[in-house]
Amino acid sequence: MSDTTIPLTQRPAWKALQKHYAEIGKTHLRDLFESDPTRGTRMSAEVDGIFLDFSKNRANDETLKLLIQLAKESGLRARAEAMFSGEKINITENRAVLHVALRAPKEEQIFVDGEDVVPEVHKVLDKMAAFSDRVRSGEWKGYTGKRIKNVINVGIGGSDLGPVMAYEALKHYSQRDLTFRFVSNVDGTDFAEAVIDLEADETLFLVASKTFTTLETMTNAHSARDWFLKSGADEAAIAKHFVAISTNEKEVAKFGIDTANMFGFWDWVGGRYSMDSAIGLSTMIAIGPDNFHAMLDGFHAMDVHYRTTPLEQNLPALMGLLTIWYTEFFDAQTVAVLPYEQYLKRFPAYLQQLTMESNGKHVTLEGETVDYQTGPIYWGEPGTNGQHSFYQLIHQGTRLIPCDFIGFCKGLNPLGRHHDMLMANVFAQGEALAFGKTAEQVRAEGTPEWLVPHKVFEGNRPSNTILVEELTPKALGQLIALYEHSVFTQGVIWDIDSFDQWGVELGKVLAQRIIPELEDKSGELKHDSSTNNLIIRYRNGR
Ligand code: G6Q
Repeated sequence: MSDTTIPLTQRPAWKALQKHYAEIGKTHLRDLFESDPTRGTRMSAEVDGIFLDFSKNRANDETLKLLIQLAKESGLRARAEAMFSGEKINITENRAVLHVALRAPKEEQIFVDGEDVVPEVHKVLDKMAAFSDRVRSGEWKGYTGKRIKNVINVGIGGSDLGPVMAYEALKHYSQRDLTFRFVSNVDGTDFAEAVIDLEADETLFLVASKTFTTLETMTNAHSARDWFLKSGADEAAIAKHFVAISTNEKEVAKFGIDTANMFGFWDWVGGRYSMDSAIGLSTMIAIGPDNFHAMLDGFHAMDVHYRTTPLEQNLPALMGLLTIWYTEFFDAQTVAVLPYEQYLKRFPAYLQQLTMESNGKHVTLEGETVDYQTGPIYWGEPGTNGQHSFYQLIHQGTRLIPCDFIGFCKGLNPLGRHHDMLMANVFAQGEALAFGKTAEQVRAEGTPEWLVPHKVFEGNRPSNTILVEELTPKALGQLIALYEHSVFTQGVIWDIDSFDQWGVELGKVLAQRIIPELEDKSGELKHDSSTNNLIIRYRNGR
């Protein structure tokens, strides 16, 4: 069925989708719902408490059939199997892509270069658990004998966004006598504000960096070290206040961190897929090893679902394919992720990296420039705040913005009518976007004629609604894996390498050239006239 040598836009399913779009692209959701009273219940799928209502999409059964055919013609299943079995599918870096191994149960075997990686994964998890327990219980003491009260994760990108998001998402389950902060930006303000009210002898730094060479992280880690030593501590005390999370033992030792206090991971874990590796140490200290394992179980449950469930009922595949549908055929440029859960306030930012770093590519695996769009822009804010700002454009603007609403049946902080009010808003927004408000309805409200066009909502704006029972560690794992595999699905259809990030690598080297030019005022500048001029102004103004 699959012949991936045929370019995407030449595949039979793609051509059929083009024709199909011409037929149904303008059909209104009002008509789709009217002609099928079962649509709202039929077009949904559920796995282990994660319910996806995809009925408010501009798609019918034929659309889904063709999208699934496209997935088959694109060899989705085979590529997923290649990932799950440790093949080096990140071809530009010649690496396996095995975040799924990070949550594999002990009894599973996954081989990379002939070696089963699962025992190593569990060895690190056990080491993390022992360490977390010691910090949480107060057994791990700082150099003056006081217990640790503050945990600061120093990292950036994949070594920051996941930990921050997970800490915020699972704060409800966190140990409240510990303070958690996250320093990522090389802007000195980030570090200065993070430590402003902290005592060094009660503070533990987790230096999280896969490579242990990232400019921002190393700069912040050195500033942390200086701040710590300035408090009166001597070098020997560093071992009690600095641990490293890295794949680079040599650099960790060079920095002065005892490698006994190093938590390892592997080159087959991409930065943006690493929050359930040792990079999640701050999460584990916050919520405890049992909750961390529950989160891993959630990830794993979604992995199994993605790997084994027919595409028709496969949540990540459906979400990924619908994104392809809008991106390619409706020319949609963005996807809004709108969690109606305050604890998920950093979830859209986390997803931005996951989705855009993975699928922001312009060449195929074979190096050919694509003749279609790839990764859309993901963005969003928690509801209901967004409703009072940018939803206006989603409702009445000229662009099509598919939305993912995420809501929970139970709130974690029961407070009067708050949760019902919150959830009423999710349901109302999805409904209003889909069905809109016609001129007749607006007139019937007694609106003067001149005002009618302004108050009309054309509707037909698509959304998914993900409804989950409660935000638990397990549910968070399921949600993240849902998006990870949706991104994977999209990347396979687009025939791109979703696991490299050459754009990020470029950023890592570019600034290095300019730093000395800022520090030495007399050096000759050889940039373009704009850059030269900006540097001169900065030199004079600093
Ligand atoms: C993620 C990217 C990138 C990376 C950071 C931090 O997939 O590769 O965001 O996580 O640049 O890298 P280090 O962990 O090596 O410091």
